[in-house]
Amino acid sequence: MIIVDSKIFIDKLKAHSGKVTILTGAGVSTPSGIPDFRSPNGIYSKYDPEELFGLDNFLSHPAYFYKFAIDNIFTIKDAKPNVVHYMVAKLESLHLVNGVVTQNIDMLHKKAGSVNLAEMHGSIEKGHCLRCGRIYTLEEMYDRTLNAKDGVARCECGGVIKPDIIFFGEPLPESEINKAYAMIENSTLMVAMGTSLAVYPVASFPQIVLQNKGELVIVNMGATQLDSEASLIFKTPLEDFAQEVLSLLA
Ligand code: CNA
Repeated sequence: MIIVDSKIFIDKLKAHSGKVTILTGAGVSTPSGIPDFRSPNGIYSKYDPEELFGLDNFLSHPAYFYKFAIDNIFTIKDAKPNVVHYMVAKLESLHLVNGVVTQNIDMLHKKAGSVNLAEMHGSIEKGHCLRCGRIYTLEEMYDRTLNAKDGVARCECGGVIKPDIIFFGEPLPESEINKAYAMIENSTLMVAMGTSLAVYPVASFPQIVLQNKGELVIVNMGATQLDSEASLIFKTPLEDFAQEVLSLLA
């Protein structure tokens, strides 16, 4: 394992002259108060993933998901981007990176100003009625859940509203897949941040860059299955790392 300082990170970005894709996961948003899945205190330490995010479970008993969502997902409406999201947006505006592929559903990259952004697992920004297709905002889904007798957000027509996030068993959004591949195929470096690289197919994206003779840099507290493939690894809190990178760029 190679542990290095942030100056070497910036040199690495410059060496790849903007042909860089950043891949992010839940760890970039923990400094905004949103828990991740697989850290020791993450959501999976308390809940069963398949029960929460399995599509069949949602369709057969949506109240289970909505009970969780009230305290753990809809709270994202009040979350603010942190220094990591701002660093990612700044690197794009300086043309050091060409874009961001995220597994997060929390809208925080967009709020921080990232433009070329692929949201692989959808976004909590909106939802839609499974019966008539009517679209609802996050605030509307939240209000309808709070006001529902059975705790399930429902449409005017009575249909169940499903947030536009990807559940297990659903295909990834085609528009986001296309954006991600356009970035990745044009990249000689991938920087994976705040992701355990455990969820496929996104976890295979670094492999594409590596197979094209590119490089991988990892910034993550926990171990990932690709640590041994990385040219550089930063095992530091992302918020400290981002702060240092931003001050070096100033
Ligand atoms: P994960 O499997 O929970 O991994 C997160 C990784 O981030 C872990 O390896 C941690 O060690 C690391 N980490 C956490 N905080 C920090 C920090 N401050 N500094 C450095 N490293 C840190 O999450 P992944 O994103 O890899 O898994 C993909 C899932 C998580 C996707 O389906 C997401 O939709 C889902 N998710 C998203 C959010 C969100 O939108 N903010 C929150 C929770 C889960």
